[in-house]
Amino acid sequence: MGVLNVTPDSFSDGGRYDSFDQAIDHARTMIEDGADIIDIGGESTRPGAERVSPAIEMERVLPIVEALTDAGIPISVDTTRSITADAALRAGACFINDVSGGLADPEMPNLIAERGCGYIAMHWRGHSIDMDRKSTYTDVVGEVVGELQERVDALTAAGIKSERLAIDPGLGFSKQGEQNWELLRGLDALKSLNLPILIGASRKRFLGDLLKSQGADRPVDQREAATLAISTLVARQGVWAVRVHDVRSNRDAIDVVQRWGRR
Ligand code: PMM
Repeated sequence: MGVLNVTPDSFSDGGRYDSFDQAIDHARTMIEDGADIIDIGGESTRPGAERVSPAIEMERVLPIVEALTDAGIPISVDTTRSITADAALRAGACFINDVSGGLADPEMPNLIAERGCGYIAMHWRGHSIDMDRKSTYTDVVGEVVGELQERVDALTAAGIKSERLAIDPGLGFSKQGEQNWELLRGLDALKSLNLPILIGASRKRFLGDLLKSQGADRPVDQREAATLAISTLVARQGVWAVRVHDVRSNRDAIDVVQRWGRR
């Protein structure tokens, strides 16, 4: 899954794909580089980020969704709002990637059930403005798996078919450094939910922190090798998708993993 943030302030690619043409070109390049899905976001979820209005979110996202779906590109839209999700699905998106797993907007589960689209439910404890304060766990793996199971139960109770669901532990969302590593080590526990798993580690702060602790100060656009190590390891564990910024290098790495596993 290739990331296309059409925001001025996302931590990695904020401000780069502000113009319509730049965004379309970048999405096309990611598809040529081997992405299967493009994930478009119009609201930054970087820690501390302020929310934008639904009108601004839709104005940023919808024209791009339309243009890319017209070109036959599978689109997911990264939003926590049912109003944006509804418009994005009408514009041709086939997945909604909801970092709140349906918690931010009580209308979301019904909408997804009604429309029968794919839905990615991420583990979430609160909006970006104060999510870092909500990172107290006694057993991070057990609690994330338990809280995701509760979401899955609520989502299926609302009528979403489990074949349409994927889950995501939400690395960096109400998780501090070590907690992200514990979740990655604990992927088997997440597999017990029997749903496809998406991992979004690309260029995140916990990778920067690790590299810094080794004496290597790497700004966000220099965390590719670290990202590739994660993608390779989680692909080896059979996750469904990785959500990444640099598609070409991740695709190559995953092709190697897949070839390794094939006789
Ligand atoms: N991370 C970000 C945004 N959306 N969606 C899912 N499902 N999983 C993630 O880990 C995730 C996400 C933040 O990263 P970005 O600012 O680079 O988009």
